[in-house]
Amino acid sequence: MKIVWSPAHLGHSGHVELGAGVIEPGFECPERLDFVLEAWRAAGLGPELAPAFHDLGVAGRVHAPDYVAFLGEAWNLWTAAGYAGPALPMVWPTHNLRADLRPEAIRALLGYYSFDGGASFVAGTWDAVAASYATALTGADLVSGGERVAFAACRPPGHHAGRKTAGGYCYLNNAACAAERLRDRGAARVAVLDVDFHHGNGTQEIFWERSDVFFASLHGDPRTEYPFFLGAADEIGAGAGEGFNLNLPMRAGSGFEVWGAALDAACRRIAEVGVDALVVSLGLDTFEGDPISHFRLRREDYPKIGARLSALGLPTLFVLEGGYAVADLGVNALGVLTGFEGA
Ligand code: OKP
Ligand code: ZN
Repeated sequence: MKIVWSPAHLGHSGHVELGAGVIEPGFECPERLDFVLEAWRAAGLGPELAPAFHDLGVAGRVHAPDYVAFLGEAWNLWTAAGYAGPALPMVWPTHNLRADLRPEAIRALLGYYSFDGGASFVAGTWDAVAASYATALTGADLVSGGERVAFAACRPPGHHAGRKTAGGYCYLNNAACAAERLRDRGAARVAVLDVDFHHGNGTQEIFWERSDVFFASLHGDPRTEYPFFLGAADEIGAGAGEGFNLNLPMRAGSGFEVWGAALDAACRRIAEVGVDALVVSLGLDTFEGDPISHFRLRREDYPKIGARLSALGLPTLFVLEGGYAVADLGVNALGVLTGFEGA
């Protein structure tokens, strides 16, 4: 198996997020990838590749083109306006406010193009985001080029990023872009299976009305867990996409007995739907030691996840999403990958 990663992720550091009563350092930190790479090397699973160059064409179809352009200029607009420190949104056009009017001030644009205060910008954010996107597309090209499986070690993650909104540590939706790329390169239908603790609200939104990309997500019940405002079981897609969205929310405290049964249900549905390739939004924040999440998976559960996914028999791209028990992240990620390879 090949891993794709880029050192450009290192520039996305020193960013902050709105916490409960505080502005705090991002849980989504550069050290996360250090632990992934350390575990990768220890497992001796295969070669490390840098991402190939990819233009923003796929991003411009998955996301609104004006949103992609904004991500590229946000930091410059922020510093040109004389602000220092991480660029955080502060006003959002929700409910009865005018979301149809694009404002001019950078302070307002940050809210126009986001849904929460969890995706701030620092000087290196855009280069990291662009490299993370290229990492996902490079991984997709390995799989469409005939590799059984590949691992796109993306940072920052992507699954919360919607058509024109950043949030939850996410800017461009790497997994959605990879699925789109797999479609471009000949897959008639692709499944995106999101096993991160948090609902993949961005991926759901992007493919909501599409039947060529089936989306399934296993996650903490949004009545009590982030992102709160999407991810209920009755969300099944609309229009041509009706029946091509599957949410399996589970209560906080769920362990592998419950979670593994949901994984099996999602896998059976993927087999029923019939797809040519699989993209796994691989969050490891289902781990019992995760500081911001509330499932109770253990280290020994991760290889079982890989084995179950492997049994689908599909060309598979793993795309890294969350996981904040930093020192355990690499071992748990490699658990999934070695479980997949060994199956
Ligand atoms: C991103 B991904 C801590 C609260 C955390 C944001 C969670 C984003 C998760 N201050 N809120 O799905 O792992
Ligand atoms: Zn998560």
